[in-house]
Amino acid sequence: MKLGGSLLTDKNKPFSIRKNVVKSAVQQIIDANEKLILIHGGGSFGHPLAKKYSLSNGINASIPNQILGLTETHQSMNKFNSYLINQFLEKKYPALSIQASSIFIKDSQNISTQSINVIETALDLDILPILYGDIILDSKGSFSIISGDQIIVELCKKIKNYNISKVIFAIEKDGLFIKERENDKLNIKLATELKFEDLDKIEIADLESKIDVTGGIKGKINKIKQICQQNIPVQIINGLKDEFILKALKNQNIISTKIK
Ligand code: IP8
Repeated sequence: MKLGGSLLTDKNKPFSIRKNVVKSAVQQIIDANEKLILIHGGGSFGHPLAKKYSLSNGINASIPNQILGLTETHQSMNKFNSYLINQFLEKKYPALSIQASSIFIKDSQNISTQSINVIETALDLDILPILYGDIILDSKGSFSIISGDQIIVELCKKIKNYNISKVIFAIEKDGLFIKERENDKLNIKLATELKFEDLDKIEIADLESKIDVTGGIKGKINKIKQICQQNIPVQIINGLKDEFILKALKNQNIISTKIK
């Protein structure tokens, strides 16, 4: 499950956690008590800093203090992640922070990891591994940002000891809204069931205008396609609605977008 950064933080206000939303999400995940990998986005802890230092575009000597900014961005995400981990530990639920920047490395285009085993072993031990959008180093002497969505794609490709039954994205809306033209009228409606091949044909109504260094809704659609290509269904749910996180984890019926 990915908890979106815009859900957990106020993306327009730096370093702001929506504490009630986090508290409720954590409680629902504990109540569900499923074998799960949790990922969270950057929100106001990641995107403003990553933008300030132009981290997604790699090393650039003309940006003052860029390398320091890289490490500061990681540390900011680490702080946000610690807050979340503590919420679980306070409720005596074993959650373990795993840093994408320590287990993944890039080689220009390709992302590799030697350490997927750490995640699988945590799952064997009934530990909830929590990863988050992070910086990623590039062995060609550069770096960029690895989004929570990209981490999910990598995990879907690389986890072998477990069958991933689905990927849930908890966001601030009921799912994917699409534009439909009827004669001259434009309707915007929630897509409840989609096939991943449809994703190329539909016109997404992007209702967001927040800072996003990792590709916004277009980037997300691209990642969803890559997840579905591994035969793993995707569900997009509204993480603000009453018990929707719990219900999605328990496969109960809720209003959402399901993509296979
Ligand atoms: O919110 C981005 O992760 P995302 C992480 O999942 C940073 O796109 C550091 C901006």
